[in-house]
Amino acid sequence: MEDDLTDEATYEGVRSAQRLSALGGVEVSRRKLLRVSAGVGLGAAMAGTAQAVAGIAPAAAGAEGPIVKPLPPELFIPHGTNAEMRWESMSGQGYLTPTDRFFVRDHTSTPRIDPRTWQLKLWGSGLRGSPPEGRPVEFSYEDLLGMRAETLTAFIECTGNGRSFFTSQQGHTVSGTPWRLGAVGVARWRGVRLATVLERAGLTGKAVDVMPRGLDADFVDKGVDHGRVRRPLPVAKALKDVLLAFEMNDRPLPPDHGFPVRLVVPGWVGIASIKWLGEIQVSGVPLFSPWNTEYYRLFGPGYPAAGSEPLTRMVVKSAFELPWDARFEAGRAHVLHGRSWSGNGRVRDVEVSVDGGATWRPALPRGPWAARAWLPWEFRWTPDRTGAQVLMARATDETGGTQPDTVPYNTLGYLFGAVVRHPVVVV
Ligand SMILES: Nc1nc2c(c(=O)[nH]1)N[C@H]1C(S)=C(S)[C@@H](COP(=O)(O)O)O[C@H]1N2
Ligand SMILES: [Mo]
Repeated sequence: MEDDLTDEATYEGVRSAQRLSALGGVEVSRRKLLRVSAGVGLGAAMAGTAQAVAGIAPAAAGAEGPIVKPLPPELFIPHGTNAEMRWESMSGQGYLTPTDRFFVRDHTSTPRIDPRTWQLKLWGSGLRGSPPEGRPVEFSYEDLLGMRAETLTAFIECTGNGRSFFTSQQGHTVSGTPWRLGAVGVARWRGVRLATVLERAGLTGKAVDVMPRGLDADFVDKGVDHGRVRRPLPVAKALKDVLLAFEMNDRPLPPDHGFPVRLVVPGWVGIASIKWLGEIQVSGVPLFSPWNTEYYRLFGPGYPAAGSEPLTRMVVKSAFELPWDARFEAGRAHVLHGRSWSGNGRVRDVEVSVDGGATWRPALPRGPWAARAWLPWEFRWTPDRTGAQVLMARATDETGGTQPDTVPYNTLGYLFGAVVRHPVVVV
């Protein structure tokens, strides 16, 4: 069978195989990393890097994939250059997604960046300085570590999270990575507010858009080189609650999650949270990139030919902390656990149905009602008949947004917010 390179998942699989054979073996000198010690921040960051590197068995070094961290099958479902968290791996965990199981979404592959030479460059017509592009302003890693830091607990979720259910529940053919619900995670991010850095760089009242750009390789899709991963962000959102993060769950960012510095754009489509940040264009006129024109809009019947407006907030969703086809004993009381989240704010209510959606009963909240993260909940269930069954969870957020039974089709399979039918087996 011919590879369908117009399918994102197939394409990425093929590319990753090509890259692997081209690379042959990537040598990462751990000793060299450990020798470095330039100040507390840098030292800690390098230790984090060395630890991640140490997690790769020497035998696997020649076959090193696009993702650096280990991807044990009990924690992840691999999808080409991406890896999805298995929801059952959140069972018994605390509020945050541990970094070892946080999903990874790489357009190409995780780059290795030296924080000693890394710089963040800001430039453009929205900064003070000579028109039209303004003088570039540069920040080193140490500059950022020395600025006032803040902590933010927020989810990052891929826009296509749940995409496979367009096909399995609605019979639609969509292109892209066929995620279930594991392309989401909540972490505690620490860093400097983007607003602070923009102000230091000389932001003017003329600025309308900022465009963060990653240092990973150019993204090539269907033979077209789109250049580095970058997506415009309205200056209003940039100033509101966006963080330039250098820590994830109290450790330096690991390579796969954007080391040394990434953006965290709370509540928005995951693509907004640019990893391996290298520069930010600050513009007095609206900006465009393939990531807000060709991708991350809704296309298809019912949408304009150029697509919907660029996507911003994620929709409300729910997941059970259970494997697919989880087994339960009939006649026994079980406690089901799950989590619900929304890009529009706090989750207000969660209901569960164990009879295919005929009746719904409230789930019990059991965690912080965080606005930019998720609500953990539980539900008691005593199954009374054996056989294959379906569990359903439906959340409502503080804006009144509720998970519908179905969602309208879009060709790229974004924003699947309908109730997911989770298959289980009662024995
Ligand atoms: N530079 C860069 N930033 C990126 C990406 C990328 O491939 N390159 N992927 C984006 C997408 S589509 C998502 S969903 C999130 C995933 O973040 P994670 O890999 O830390 O989970 O990063 C975003 N930032
Ligand atoms: Mo994504």
